[in-house]
Amino acid sequence: MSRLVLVLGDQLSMDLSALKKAEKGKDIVVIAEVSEEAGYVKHHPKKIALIFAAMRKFAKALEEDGWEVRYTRLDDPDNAGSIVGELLRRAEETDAPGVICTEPGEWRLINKLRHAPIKTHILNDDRFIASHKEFEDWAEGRKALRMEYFYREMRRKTGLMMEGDQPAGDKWNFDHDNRKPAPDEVTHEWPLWFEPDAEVEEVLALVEERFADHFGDLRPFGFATTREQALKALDHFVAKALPKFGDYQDAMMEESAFLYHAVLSPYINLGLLGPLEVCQAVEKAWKNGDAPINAAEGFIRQIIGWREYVRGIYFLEGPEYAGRNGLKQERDLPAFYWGAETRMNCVAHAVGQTKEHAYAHHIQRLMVTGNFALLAGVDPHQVQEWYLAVYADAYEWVEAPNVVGMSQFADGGIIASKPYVSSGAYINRMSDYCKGCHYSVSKKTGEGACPFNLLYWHFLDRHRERFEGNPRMAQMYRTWDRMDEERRETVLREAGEWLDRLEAGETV
Ligand code: FAD
Ligand code: DLZ
Ligand code: SF4
Repeated sequence: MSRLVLVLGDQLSMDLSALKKAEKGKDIVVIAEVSEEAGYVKHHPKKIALIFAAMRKFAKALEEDGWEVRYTRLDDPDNAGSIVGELLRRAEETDAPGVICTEPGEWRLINKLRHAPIKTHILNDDRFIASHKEFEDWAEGRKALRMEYFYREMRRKTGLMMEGDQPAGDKWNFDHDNRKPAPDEVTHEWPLWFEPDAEVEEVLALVEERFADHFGDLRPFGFATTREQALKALDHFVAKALPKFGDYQDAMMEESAFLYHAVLSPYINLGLLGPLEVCQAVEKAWKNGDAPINAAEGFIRQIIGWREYVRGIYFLEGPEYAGRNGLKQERDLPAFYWGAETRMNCVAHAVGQTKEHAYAHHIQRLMVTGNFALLAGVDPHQVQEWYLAVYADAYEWVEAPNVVGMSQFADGGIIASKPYVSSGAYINRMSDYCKGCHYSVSKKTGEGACPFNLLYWHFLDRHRERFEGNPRMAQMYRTWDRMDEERRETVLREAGEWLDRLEAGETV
């Protein structure tokens, strides 16, 4: 009897374990656009359009490859509205006795499938470099789970940029060379976008109609929606941006939302590109002398290091991880995260380009929107839901550890050894935002002082008990303690007043 083979919206890979296990010509692939997945957070319209368009094209590619596919469109009148509902409907239709699927990237959906009233066989997702077992073995017995050591294991495992058992260039990490501030201009057109074809247009019309109340601009839409297009985007990145990727990895610019970043995470996370093939393309460019070692190593570390590591943490820590609030921060997420006006130019820009592109690069996510939320004491769960909704590459397995762990220090310090907080000085050094800001980055107190300058000390002061024993934060507390008492009182009072204005809904 035919079985059902579930392929989820972020499992669009021909080498998916469920497809490898199934029998072409006999088993039936189920792909479904459902309101439950489109609505568990209010995803950015560009993200929904990307996923639906890529799902429709992947279904077509499977059919061309000889698979029988039952595809459900969102507006199909028989649509059951959920993944499990669709499996049950298709099982009834085809008399299938059970389902094969690849493990979803969220506990929410894993648990639904585990408890579905149909026999469901969940296979490992082997599109990653490390299996759950390998990560667990690595983590076993370690006092601290630091990414850097895990990354070295992944370098050894993949052989990427290795010379025998030694790292190429005799160093595991070239980050020291990767901290240049924003350049005067970005000289290339970036990134590679694709004109919507008739199929994409159809999806855009659907998303426009159904998700008009979600935050974000749907048009212009230029994401790749097939593997062929995603491969072109990869080639384009390697040829045009990779050489400077390392140098400007941490820089931020008003005029360039993307700088030299790859803008490949939406495609890798959907399954259109494999993480290893992306790294191999980068390694090849370095071997051919087309990219410097700091760029190639820095990029490969993001993928086989950070990407694999955060996934490992998400599954190791379990379903409760995303809900943690280790610092007990409770403030509501300010309205300017959803596009309301703010006078903070850095935040306005990071949110503005998020609205426009469903994209912000790592440092904008970490040191602008993330930094602000942490300093201002925002409830990490609300922060986490915002990130999950607004970025085209956001799925809980990768988003939650980055937000709850790395950015908000809400996991109690599993991922980060100290909170990623900074005053305005860091943002000023790495960006051109401050010169166009209502606030003055050089002012520490008084009228027009940069809120990051005030909130930085407010954060350290209110979490003193938690952090003063942390050797990596000792210098910060020494600096605070050296200030005279009157100055400290002024900083805390002004920070408190600024937060009161924020709370009262004033434009800050
Ligand atoms: P590049 O800067 O060009 O990096 C290359 C690749 O490395 C990326 O495509 C991505 O696959 C990988 N990568 C880099 N850093 C990370 C990381 N920390 N974790 C996982 N992969 C990484 N990434 C997501 O894919 N989805 C998310 O939902 C997500 N949420 C984030 C939230 C916060 C608060 C922070 C600080 C980071 C988050 N990241 C997330 C990581 C990172 O910001 C994005 O992967 C990156 O911005 C994607 O853009 P890019 O392809 O241009 O990346
Ligand atoms: C994110 C998403 C959206 C918006 N819509 C769908 C959908 O309609 N059908 C589907 O199969 N998957 C969708 N996804 C991706 C899933 O939410 C994703 O597979 C899980 O969150 C696990 O990562
Ligand atoms: Fe952001 Fe402060 Fe700079 Fe304004 S002055 S852009 S608020 S860091």
